[in-house]
Amino acid sequence: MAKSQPQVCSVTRPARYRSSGSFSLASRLKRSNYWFACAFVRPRFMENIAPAISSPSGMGANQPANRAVLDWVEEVRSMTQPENVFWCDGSEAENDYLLGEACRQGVLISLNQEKNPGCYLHRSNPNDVARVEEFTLICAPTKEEAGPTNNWSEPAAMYRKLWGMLQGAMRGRTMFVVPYIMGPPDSPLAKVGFEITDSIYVVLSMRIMTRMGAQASTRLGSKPDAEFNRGVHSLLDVNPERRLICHFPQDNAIISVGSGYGGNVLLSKKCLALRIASYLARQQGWLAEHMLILGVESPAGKKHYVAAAFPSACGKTNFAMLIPPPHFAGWKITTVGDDIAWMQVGADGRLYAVNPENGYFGVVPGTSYRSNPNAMRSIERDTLFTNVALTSDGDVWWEGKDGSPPSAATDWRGNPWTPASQGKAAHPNSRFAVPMRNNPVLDPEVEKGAGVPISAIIFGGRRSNTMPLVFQATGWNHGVYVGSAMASETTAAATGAVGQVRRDPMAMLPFCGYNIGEYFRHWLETGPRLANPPLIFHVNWFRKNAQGKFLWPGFGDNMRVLKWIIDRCEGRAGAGASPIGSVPRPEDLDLEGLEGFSPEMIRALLAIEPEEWAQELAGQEEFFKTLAPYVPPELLEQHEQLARRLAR
Ligand code: SAT
Ligand code: MN
Repeated sequence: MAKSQPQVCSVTRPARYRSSGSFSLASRLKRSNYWFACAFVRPRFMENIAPAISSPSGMGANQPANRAVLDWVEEVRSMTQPENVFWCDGSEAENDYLLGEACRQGVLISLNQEKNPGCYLHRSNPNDVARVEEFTLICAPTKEEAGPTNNWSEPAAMYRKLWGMLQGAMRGRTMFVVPYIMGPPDSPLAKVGFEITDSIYVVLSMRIMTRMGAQASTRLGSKPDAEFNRGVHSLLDVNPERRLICHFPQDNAIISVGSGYGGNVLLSKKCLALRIASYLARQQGWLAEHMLILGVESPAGKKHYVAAAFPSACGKTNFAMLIPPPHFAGWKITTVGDDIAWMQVGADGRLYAVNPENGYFGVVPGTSYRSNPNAMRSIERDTLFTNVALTSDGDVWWEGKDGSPPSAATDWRGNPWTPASQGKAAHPNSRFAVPMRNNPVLDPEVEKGAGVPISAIIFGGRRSNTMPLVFQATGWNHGVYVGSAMASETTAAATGAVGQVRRDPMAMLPFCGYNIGEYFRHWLETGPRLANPPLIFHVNWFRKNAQGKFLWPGFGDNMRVLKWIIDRCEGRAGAGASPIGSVPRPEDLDLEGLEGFSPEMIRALLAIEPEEWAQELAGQEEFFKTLAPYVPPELLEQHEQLARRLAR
């Protein structure tokens, strides 16, 4: 089933899951005797939250030529029993029609089209506003393959459960078939996916977030064994009790039920481009990472690219679009990607990255012309907002937007809101989906299939203490260790408590589609393949003083840290040696023009406090224990060496 691509070796799957090219639902069910059982299962009553739409003539008929796709869609159709099937082609006319239908159904609210051309608001069910990590599973043949950080289910049992839930689930609904490509189409890493969904919001979002449409079917071609990702999504009744996001890496398949929220249902994104792709990348010798990619150009025209892994809602989009402060006149930052990087070793021994996505799904609250002018310019048009507030003149509002709050608005749940209201106007995890083409600083190489050469990899998280503003790892293995031990305070991007420090290796804890120990090993093995490896750094924009105030201004001023990183890549900037790596001395950072900033503040930002590091070491150790016996010895050795250096 897996087709080898040029420059990468082919996937091998356990014989048990190897099929003759088509994912045969019927045979899977027959094997499990489930077919028989299903005939007697009556679908539960569901309120129809996604009524069928008709397809005007000439629309909704973009059936691909590939027999494997047609057979699979037919299997899902006969299982879910939709009123009709809408084969998407990604055209402008189709998009206009679906936007109209979504507004008619109340799935979208059209915003003031004079102020916000092409912009719409969607409100998700209040029980469904973030990724659900506890209901996200990796269904690999053995628990060991999923590893200690993933929820696991045996695949056959989970297929049985899911297909039971999907029985008749699309009755009275339209089943949309969305073809898409991840990655620049001429990249050897590009992947074709099909998402079947009963949500019109998903279709409209996928058109922004992926290269959606007929080109994907064309690229797939008609060979029955051509590789593509099979994604099935149904809203069901948007019931948290019946919400499951399941990945079958060995089958290149995803089934998501019971949610209508971004990261759970835009199957191209976290599900394919990270969880499934990380599994494929391990097999094929490349890296699928939760990283932004940015370009930095000096006034002299010298350009570097940098990839940075921060957990969700820790400022990847802001960093990828930053505008340098006035003191850095002539420096330019450009965006290749804001969330996901697919990286491979180039012929020259450098690491090359592409952004598999076509749009940004960014956190809205806190975004302003002050914090991220490029994001604000991007979302002035063609944007699908989810869970922000609506003003009386059809504009959108959120906490942290420029200007004063409206005196009255409708909050993200659709209730009246005033500045005196208790709750927030916009949900803390409210999002924008916008085509990357809208970004005024889009990097000119964004479509380059070979990718851009990465000079530095940056790891980082939200840490109120311990972690200095920036430090450099001493080499590849030390850098991998720094990434593997990374931690961050949790955010509203996933359901659960916010603000708790949790280990999040390489920002991939919720996104690694296989055993994390194997993932670390894959990173360690990639190093020696790189004749010119990127330098590895760790940053923390979020360190606080004793009064709980942020010490670093962040946003555009992060350019000062980026400049030091670039200078290190060019062998220019100075640093002090420390037990944790190379840390800039205050004089090594260009802080000119930084108002209200004292020497004590920079000392506090760069300080390595022994008590904090004692705790940090203990925290890392505890985490590695939870991963035993899978942590590669090289990383345990790095940990011990750090402990010894700190004890000196
Ligand atoms: O909700 S998403 O998973 O798409 C965004 C994120 O959490 O990074
Ligand atoms: Mn993300």
